[in-house]
Amino acid sequence: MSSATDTSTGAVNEGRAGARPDTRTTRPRVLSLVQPTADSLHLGNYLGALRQWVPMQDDHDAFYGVADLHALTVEQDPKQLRQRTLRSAAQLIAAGIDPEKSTIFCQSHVPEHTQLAWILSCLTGFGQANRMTQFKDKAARGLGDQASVGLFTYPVLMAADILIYRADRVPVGEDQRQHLELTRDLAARFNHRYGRTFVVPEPHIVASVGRIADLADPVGKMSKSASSPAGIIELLDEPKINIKKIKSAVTDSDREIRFDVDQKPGVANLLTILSALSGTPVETLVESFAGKGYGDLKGAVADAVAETGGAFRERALGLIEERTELEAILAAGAERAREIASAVVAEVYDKVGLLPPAQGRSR
Ligand code: AQP
Repeated sequence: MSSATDTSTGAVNEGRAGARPDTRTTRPRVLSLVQPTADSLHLGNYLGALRQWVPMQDDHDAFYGVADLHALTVEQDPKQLRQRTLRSAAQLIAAGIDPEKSTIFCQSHVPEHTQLAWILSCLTGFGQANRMTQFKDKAARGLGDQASVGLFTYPVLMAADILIYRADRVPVGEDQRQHLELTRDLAARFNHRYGRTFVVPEPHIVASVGRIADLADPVGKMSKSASSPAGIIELLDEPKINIKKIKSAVTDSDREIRFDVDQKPGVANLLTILSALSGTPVETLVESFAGKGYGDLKGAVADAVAETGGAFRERALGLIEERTELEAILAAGAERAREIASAVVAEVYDKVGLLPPAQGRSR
């Protein structure tokens, strides 16, 4: 694969006069965002995404943030959205994202994302956008014809989020793989048409935890918007609520504990969660549960979730109270993010042929 190391996109600053330099360091760049669509992140967000983000900040130039513009693709209560944006930032820090090591920002504080998204929309075929399964799934979930154009073009904004920082790697859950493919296509298409500009980013998806399933419907993914309350482990919930949900998780009428995603999706999901939280390979877990029942497995999962979740919850709930501090972190993050994003948009505008506004000539 060529793209992961394809960080030398060349002359960043040769575009419009006044473009500021890209402050890329010598480390590869990583970017990922989370939507503030609930009061609490869930176990799938944590295991599939956030947990990968933490070690990557040590050897990458890391950009992590809150995708509030993406949240607007479905209806949001304005006051709640603002609260959830700050709560999400607090949860990133509680998970171990360090503002001293990573750029932590809020998507709407960097308006260049939407500027680039428009340019990329004009490069995206309707047919290609129409093949995105997440739109189909979400639209099918009751929205029908009411699904917004924003929800349809969500993956193009996501491509802009990534390409605007020339990110090399994007740690996400399996559900985002198709969107990453579109991002890669758009980067390559732009580069082909206008000359080398964007890095073609690599998805960083950890196969074993790429998709944590809904506890009540283990064929579906655990999701803020799609899961029923019984199916989702919200990390900020009281531990006893989550223990109860795990103990009621749907399994099957068989009694054997083995890893078989197709035949035994509920049991496979519990083994996946336990393996990820304990660091014990699934095969070793299966051996250790030989002769035991589903109650034993659920008990072990509940203990592991309580242990990790308890510390996370305590840190996050403390940080949520530190509103001024959180706002200062997001402001500093936006400043650094805009330095890079504004230079890239200037370069892109120049390459596609937009006339720059003349300086000091207004009458
Ligand atoms: N069930 C999951 N298993 C593994 N990874 C997951 N992610 C989400 N669900 C799972 C990953 O978490 C990151 C942040 O997700 P997001 O909040 O930006 O949006 P999402 O993927 O759409 O997650 P939800 O919970 O389903 O949110 P809603 O319901 O608001 O759309 C992403 O990297 C995602 O892959």
